[in-house]
Amino acid sequence: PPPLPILPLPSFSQLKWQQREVIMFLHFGPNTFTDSEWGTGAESPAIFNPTALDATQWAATAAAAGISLMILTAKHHDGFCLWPSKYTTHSVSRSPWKNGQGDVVEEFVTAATAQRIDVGLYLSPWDRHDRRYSHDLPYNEYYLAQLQELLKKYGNVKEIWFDGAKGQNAPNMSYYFSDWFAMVKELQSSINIFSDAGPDVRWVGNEKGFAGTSCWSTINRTSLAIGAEGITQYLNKGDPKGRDWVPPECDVSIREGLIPQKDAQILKQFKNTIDRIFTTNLAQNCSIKASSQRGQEFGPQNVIDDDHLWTYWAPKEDVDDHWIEIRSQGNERLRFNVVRIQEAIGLGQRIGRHEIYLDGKRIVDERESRSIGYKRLYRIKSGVVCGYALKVRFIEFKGVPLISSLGLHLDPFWNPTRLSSVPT
Ligand code: IPT
Repeated sequence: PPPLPILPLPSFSQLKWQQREVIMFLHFGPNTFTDSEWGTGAESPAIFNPTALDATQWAATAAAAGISLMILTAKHHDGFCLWPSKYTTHSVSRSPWKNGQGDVVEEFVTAATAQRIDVGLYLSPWDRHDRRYSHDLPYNEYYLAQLQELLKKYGNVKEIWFDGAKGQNAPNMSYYFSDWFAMVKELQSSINIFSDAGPDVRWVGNEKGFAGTSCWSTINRTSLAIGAEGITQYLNKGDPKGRDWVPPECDVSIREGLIPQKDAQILKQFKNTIDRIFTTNLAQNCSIKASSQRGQEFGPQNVIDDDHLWTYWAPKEDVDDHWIEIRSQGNERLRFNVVRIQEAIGLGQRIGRHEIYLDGKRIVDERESRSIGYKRLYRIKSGVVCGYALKVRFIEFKGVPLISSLGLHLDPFWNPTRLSSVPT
């Protein structure tokens, strides 16, 4: 029989989200015109008058970069709605853009859908414009009405962002998260909800793009409150003892508006770099050996097939020493600088400490190899290494290690002493 999963487990929608790997987030609105990150709420709708708005350019940029989901700020902290909400006049309906007849959310959804890109929305809980804000019940009702509007009107929405940012204008204002989330799930059954506390995706704890050196998709939601102080370290690392499956999402902001040529180009290069590194897996031509195998179906060959989720190597349960080895078939040494390891997370995240050896020599720092999860990429610090056999030994695990994919890759342009040597 197959091994039993260990709890907690990702939902089907969370697995789909995990496989996206790269998501585009568009922060567009009055801030674009005032060049600020947080508006005050006092901005006049008159300032929202884009002359070059082109949602097709956003979607084309995303498509060229292989991105499968784009998220748009339908309303940021300034309270201005990019769609003509029935519940406020502080929206595109009062702006000169398209004589008040425009709808950015609709243009965004149409453009994304035309490129087969899924959409996500951001609706800021903190609202510095609406007068209901600071009155719990009226504001929560207003917010619910807008959620309902957005999630009914624009088709499938695959991710929704609940930003924990909250200013001092109403410090005691409470949000009815459980009502909001229930509404969201009822209207969009395969959506993933992002917030500091999930339930489906959590913030990674910084806006610099860094996940913890150890990083667990598991965490205890009871230790998290949306917008709370002092939780960023916990969010960053997750919790090997966590009872909830809430993987982290990294967000990094650059600049706003129409996507500048320079950014579109770098994004394309980013995709090319990923393709260049990962299209060839040197392990593909190697012999794969493991400490034990659970039965026919669970052999080590599964780590080099195309399925990176549901076919995996499983060792026997009653053995303590678990390892897997990739060995060059001929006299040629393997030459690589990236090691990729993926757990079969459909059955839970299991692996803690592990060791990676090339011809018997450790090549990854002990402090940096304490979790794996969906996909762990080790860039070898010393640069390109050569050898005949790579062995991964599993030292700590919550249940027998299940490996869905292993890769040895070469990034020909990466040189540890000259990080700037990326070609154009
Ligand atoms: C920060 C929020 O506090 C947090 O809840 C999350 O939504 C995050 O943004 C997303 O980047 S506020 C930011 C200025 C650090």
